Amino acid sequence: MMAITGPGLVLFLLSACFGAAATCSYGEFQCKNEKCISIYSKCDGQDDCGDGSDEGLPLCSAGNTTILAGDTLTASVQYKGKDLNGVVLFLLCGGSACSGLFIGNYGNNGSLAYNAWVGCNVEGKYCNYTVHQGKVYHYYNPGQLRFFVNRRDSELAVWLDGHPDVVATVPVQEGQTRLRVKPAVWRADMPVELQVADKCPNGNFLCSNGKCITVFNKCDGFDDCGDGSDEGLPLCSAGNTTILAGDTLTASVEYKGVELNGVVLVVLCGGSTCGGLYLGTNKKSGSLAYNAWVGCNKEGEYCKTTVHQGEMDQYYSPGLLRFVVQRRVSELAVWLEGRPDVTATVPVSEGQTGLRVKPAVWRADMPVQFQAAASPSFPPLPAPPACPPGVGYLLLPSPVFCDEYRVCAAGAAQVMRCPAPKRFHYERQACDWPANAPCHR
Ligand SMILES: [Ca+2]
Ligand SMILES: [Ca+2]
Repeated sequence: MMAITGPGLVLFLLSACFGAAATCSYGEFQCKNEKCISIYSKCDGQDDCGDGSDEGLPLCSAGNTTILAGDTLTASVQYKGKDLNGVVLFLLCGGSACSGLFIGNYGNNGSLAYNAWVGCNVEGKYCNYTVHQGKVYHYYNPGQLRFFVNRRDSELAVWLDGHPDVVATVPVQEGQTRLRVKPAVWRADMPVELQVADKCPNGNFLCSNGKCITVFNKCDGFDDCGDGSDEGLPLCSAGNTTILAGDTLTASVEYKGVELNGVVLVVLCGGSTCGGLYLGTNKKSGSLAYNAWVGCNKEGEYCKTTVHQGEMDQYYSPGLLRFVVQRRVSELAVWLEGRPDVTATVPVSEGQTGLRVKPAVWRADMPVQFQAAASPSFPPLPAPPACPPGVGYLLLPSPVFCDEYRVCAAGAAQVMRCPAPKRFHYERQACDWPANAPCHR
């Protein structure tokens, strides 16, 4: 056999491997069945060849890993330039839907331009709608690029190393934890190396500006990052609703355990101040233990006064917790469903009607669902005492609220309430200060 060396070898190999490719034009991909399709149809999640040869692994494989809420990774990308790959696509998938960030550079100052899409298929194509439409794309220069990828509770954030001032974000949902980093147009492999970012030690939150803060300062209503990236919606969003005096509802909490959430915090706000109940359990009794605070900020932090300091030495087990939340006239009461005998309470004032149920330490989402308590799971309230016949005028205590009373006049009853914080004093037949008035509940 004749030895083939030098340029002859190269030509031989090229014709052996790519000889048939000459039938497709530039910008096209040749299928196994020799059909030519646009390069844009390669690795887009749809079988354009008809034989599936433009889709699937290993053809379309690229850097992929799992990223959980609070995690930060670096993605080192061997970027091959415009003609080969176009822009870099960051894709976060869960179930059948993905959110995608199409990232290029903008101008020549290294800043990012991006499009953010949601409702995409597994390859980041055929998305439902645009969340952010960036400025005109330019392209990175070929070479190694290093990105930071930060999975927040409800968004994915990506920025180029050295440019934390320009962060690309796309909303994501809770189950979306599978990250892929790949070329937006698949002309060549684009090796990607994903690594856990060592920027912040464990128990820290990475701000958008690269600063590390303790996770206890995340979503506490105070800008610890200096750029606000540890605060505000959607980062710190959680179950919230309105609850008026007399309302009872149940809050179903998907509790993820101490490592992720710490204790459950119930906050009732109005105007600029809030009351907060930090709910945990007590090892000895196995029952609800709590701290009650007033004069807190809107996140239920930096409170002014402790009302009740419980023996909270244990956290809930991960799983679904169901709390009953009752807004009384001058207090908020919370108990675990089925345990109305152990009730946590905090005094509230009239205008406080904004209820939030959230993790006390915000490491991960804690989904909460509210439902009006149509069929109360706690014992029925005792019937109000009837106005005794033959008595001209009498004030009777409420069986439920310390500050409520009934005025009996000529046999008919009318419900009245004492001005906060007074309570009804039966013996005195008047409203009085809580220290003087025993509660007749
Ligand atoms: Ca395709
Ligand atoms: Ca903060």
